[in-house]
Amino acid sequence: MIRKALDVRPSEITDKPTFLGRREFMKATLAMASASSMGMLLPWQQAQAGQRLQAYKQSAVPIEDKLTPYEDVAGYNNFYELGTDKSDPARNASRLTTRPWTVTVEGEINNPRTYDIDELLKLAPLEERIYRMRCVEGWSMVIPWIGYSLNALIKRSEPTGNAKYIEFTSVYDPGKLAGQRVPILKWPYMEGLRLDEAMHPLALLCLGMYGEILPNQNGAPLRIVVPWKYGFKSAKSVVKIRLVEQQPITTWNRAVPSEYGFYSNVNPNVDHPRWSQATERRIGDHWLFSRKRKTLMFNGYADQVAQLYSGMNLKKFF
Ligand SMILES: Nc1nc2c(c(=O)[nH]1)N[C@H]1C(S)=C(S)[C@@H](COP(=O)(O)O)O[C@H]1N2
Ligand SMILES: [Mo]
Repeated sequence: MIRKALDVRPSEITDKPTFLGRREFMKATLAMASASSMGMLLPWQQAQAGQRLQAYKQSAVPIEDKLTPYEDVAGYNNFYELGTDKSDPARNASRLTTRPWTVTVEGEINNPRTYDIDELLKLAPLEERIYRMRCVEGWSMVIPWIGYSLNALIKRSEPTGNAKYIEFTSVYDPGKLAGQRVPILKWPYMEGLRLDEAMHPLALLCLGMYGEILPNQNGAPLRIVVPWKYGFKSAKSVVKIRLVEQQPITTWNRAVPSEYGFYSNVNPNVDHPRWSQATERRIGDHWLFSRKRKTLMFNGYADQVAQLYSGMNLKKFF
């Protein structure tokens, strides 16, 4: 988002690293198709080293859109801790150590605890959630995430009456994560939601994608996914979750408050100060179709989430 131009260059589209050989990809696609016709998805074998996840339930909210190819989801990323180019996170993925890993849940709750990542993998049944994702820069993807509603962890933590917001803190390890040695952002990366947003069943505590544990570049071992908001609200590699009374300070809002609001709901009617948000480019589409798709209110999830914002001025609270 630091980069000024709407950065869709053919080189970025054609030079993506390929994670799957063509034969592996076809095999995986076929396995996926037959599994879904049985009403469930089996873990998808990837050529890339990546642990498979236990069988999981399929998404309750199916969508029509085609899945974005795995190599795009794992090869075209924003994860500034691992570099600012879209290909940096995949290239530098091994810099992130994801085991052992704990997540501390604290603040305005009656049950503060530090959870091991293996506990969190078993806290609730894993589900596949196929979500549209929209980056504030103007590109989008359709990703089969795996996880469970964030509200499962929040409920277990027993919020007090004072808890009004939730704050997420991403990993901080400047010794290994070269991006954190550069003051492009204030580290660690912080994000936040209003508590009722975080309690919405669509808000996902995400542990995997495409039938496997998350690749590091996508926010392993645990990230948040909020599909009706711009991508930067979905903090990666989370180590701390805090329930708080006041609206938390968040990384992009602090960096450029005029451009990145606290809410950052996907909204085609509220432009970014430097570009329109009315349309988007679906990654995987040919670059000639650049920004051909209409962006949908709340990224297409208005039926589910619009009531969270009834009566709110969405231009003011952008
Ligand atoms: N910790 C952290 N989380 C982050 C980011 C980041 O740089 N650091 N980038 C955000 C942005 S701008 C987007 S669009 C999504 C991209 O997630 P993906 O690469 O899994 O699609 O992650 C978000 N979460
Ligand atoms: Mo983004």
